[in-house]
Amino acid sequence: MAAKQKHLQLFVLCLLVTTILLQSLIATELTWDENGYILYCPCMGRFGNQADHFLGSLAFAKMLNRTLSVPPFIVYRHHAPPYSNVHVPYSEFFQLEALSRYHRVVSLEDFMEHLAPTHWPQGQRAAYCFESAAQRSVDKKSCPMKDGNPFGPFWDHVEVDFDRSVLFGGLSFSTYHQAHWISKFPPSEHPVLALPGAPAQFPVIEEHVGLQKYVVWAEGLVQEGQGHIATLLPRPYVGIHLRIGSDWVNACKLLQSGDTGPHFMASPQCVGYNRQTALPLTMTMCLPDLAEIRRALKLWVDKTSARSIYIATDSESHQAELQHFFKDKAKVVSLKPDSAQLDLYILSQADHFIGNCVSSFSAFVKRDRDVHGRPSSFFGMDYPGKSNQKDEL
Ligand code: GFB
Repeated sequence: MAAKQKHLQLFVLCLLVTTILLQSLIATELTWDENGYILYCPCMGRFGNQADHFLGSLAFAKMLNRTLSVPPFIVYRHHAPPYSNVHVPYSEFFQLEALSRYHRVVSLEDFMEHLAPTHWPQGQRAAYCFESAAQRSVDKKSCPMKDGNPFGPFWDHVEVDFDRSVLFGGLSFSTYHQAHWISKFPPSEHPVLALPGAPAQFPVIEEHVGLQKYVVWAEGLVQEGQGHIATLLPRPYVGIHLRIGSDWVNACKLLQSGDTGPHFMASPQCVGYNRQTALPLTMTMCLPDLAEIRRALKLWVDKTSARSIYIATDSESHQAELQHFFKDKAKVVSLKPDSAQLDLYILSQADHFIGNCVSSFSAFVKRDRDVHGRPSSFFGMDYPGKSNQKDEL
């Protein structure tokens, strides 16, 4: 009996210690960082663009040794309820804690709830922007933080109004200007650098591509994705991303006009980051037709002995045509899920992935797969990083 009581006491003690440790951990995470913060709006493009910008912003925060306040993703739900922008916390898609292995982060939501009331209160909120950006404002001295969509709704979502503007010029977000940033904006005088857009380039620069390894899928998405894979997709399966909708058709037209230069949107991922040595970007790579989709799929279905094919698409899936083409050889599946992240996850887990080189949506999948050593190719480029030759069918 006495031994039982001792065990119980020990158990209660352990529970108490764990609770105190957990509480102190949460408290430590949310103590004010004297090194300052970076806040920004992921106001350019949709998910793939925002993800590219996120990697660069993470690197920028580390370069300045400031905590990155991780913004929610902006999802444009104008075709379906609620017919407006939705701000999805980072942790709904990915594990926030996994980022801390690289650098200090806090979600923008936590920053606003726990730190802003004391350390960045209303009345003391400065916006920071390039002088050129301020030129767009009426007085030419104010940062256009909340002008238009998605800027206004984003800052309204976290209930932020800006009280004044601090303009800068002659700076870039690259490491070349690291010392300039630090001397111009010491955290003691400028604790919170709130920026109208991401402090990063698009597409993500080569140096920051590897930061993808800190972007780890949230458990909920993993479970949902694995559930679909287990029930619908016998392995091996090939995943393809069809970026063929009307906005993309228009974007690819720019390629035909020849005005794009050696790089076009996410294309450095397959043509190479060096502009001088970039491989040619073809129309087939930007906008593969059904013949190219069939060709590339047949190649990789044969090579991997795939038993199924997963199609993620922004418009048509061509599921029926492809099923007819592959007959009983491979099952063709397309979920067209409400959440683009579910498509991304299923593509990331495929035994082979064929992406669109120009799309940052595909680029997210390619980076995620590279982290885990999973093979990828692109429409119009079967062996990225090697040559643009096509295999014989
Ligand atoms: O991700 P994203 O920046 O890639 O934007 P790009 C494309 C968006 O279209 C995705 C939807 O975020 C999704 O919402 N989408 C595209 C898809 N492909 C799929 C898919 O296979 N499945 C699902 N579920 N959704 C840029 C845009 O797109 O293209 C710019 O960010 C601009 O705003 C430019 O429109 C032309 O780099 O492909």
